[in-house]
Amino acid sequence: MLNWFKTKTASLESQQRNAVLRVIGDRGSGKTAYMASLARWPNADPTSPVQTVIPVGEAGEELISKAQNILEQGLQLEPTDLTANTADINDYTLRITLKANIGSQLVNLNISSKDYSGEFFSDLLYQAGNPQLQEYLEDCSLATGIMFLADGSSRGKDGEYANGLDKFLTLLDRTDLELDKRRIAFVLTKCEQPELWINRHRPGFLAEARFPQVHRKLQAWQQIGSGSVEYFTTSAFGMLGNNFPEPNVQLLKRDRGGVTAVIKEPKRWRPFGLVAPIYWLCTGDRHKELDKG
Ligand SMILES: Nc1nc2c(ncn2[C@@H]2O[C@H](COP(=O)(O)OP(=O)(O)OP(=O)(O)O)[C@@H](O)[C@H]2O)c(=O)[nH]1
Ligand SMILES: [Mg+2]
Repeated sequence: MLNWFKTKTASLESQQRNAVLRVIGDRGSGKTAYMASLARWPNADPTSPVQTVIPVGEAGEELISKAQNILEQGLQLEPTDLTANTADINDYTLRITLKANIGSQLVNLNISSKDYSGEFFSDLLYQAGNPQLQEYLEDCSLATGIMFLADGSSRGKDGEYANGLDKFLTLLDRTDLELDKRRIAFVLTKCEQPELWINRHRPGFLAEARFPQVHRKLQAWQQIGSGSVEYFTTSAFGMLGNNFPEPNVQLLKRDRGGVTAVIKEPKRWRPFGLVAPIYWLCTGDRHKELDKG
């Protein structure tokens, strides 16, 4: 009986994947929109491998209300405040459940994730001695997975991002995690933009073509055995229509830093590519179906 119980619990536990993530990236790279869209999970595609996304606790609820009261009203999110200390930054917890298929059980991805202000990223470049920044870095170095978001249309910032990343990785590598390896997902956001959309199924190619210096840094970091890197494409806003899809986006501005935009038709809002990087960060495996969007 006891043996049966042990096996049963083990097999249930094996379907629970937990990860502590940190989402980093420049101002306006789409970090908050990514998290809020994930929590809201609007107009779910019935054929998606994702069954549900459930926010846990107060911070999670707050994400949903951001999605409903801001994004879904066709409005823009506020830039995230640079809060005084890491303890004050919202720690969002989400439970993502993937459907059970023939031969596979239900999988729960439990993630907790902090959404930093993009200011953090420029401080890395220009204020390395800042104590608050040190605190952020220590916090990031405890995470199992780092999600590094970049607006796919901000290719002009490749050099800046590569320099920031260089500093980030050096500081990260100072902390030995009791993990085999750290994982970094480099996620290109806003990939409903036509020039990105056409190559959305070739994330590695897009990352290298648009951010060659960042790509080189990440590959080198992986090669020296510090951890593993994978590339992803996503859009928090998504497309409209199936046969001749167009971005579900009303562009407000486009410059070297990327695009500023709101959702064009909130009733038909369906993001893509949000869960694929999380699945990889949690398991170390790419999920073919999730990769399709
Ligand atoms: N086209 C498009 N625009 C997006 C997408 N996600 C976010 N945006 C827009 O990009 C801008 C910045 O989005 P945020 O989510 O606030 O960016 P952030 O990384 O949290 O920025 P900070 O909090 O300032 O660090 C806003 O104008 C968003 O509406 C997307 O998937 N597609
Ligand atoms: Mg933000």
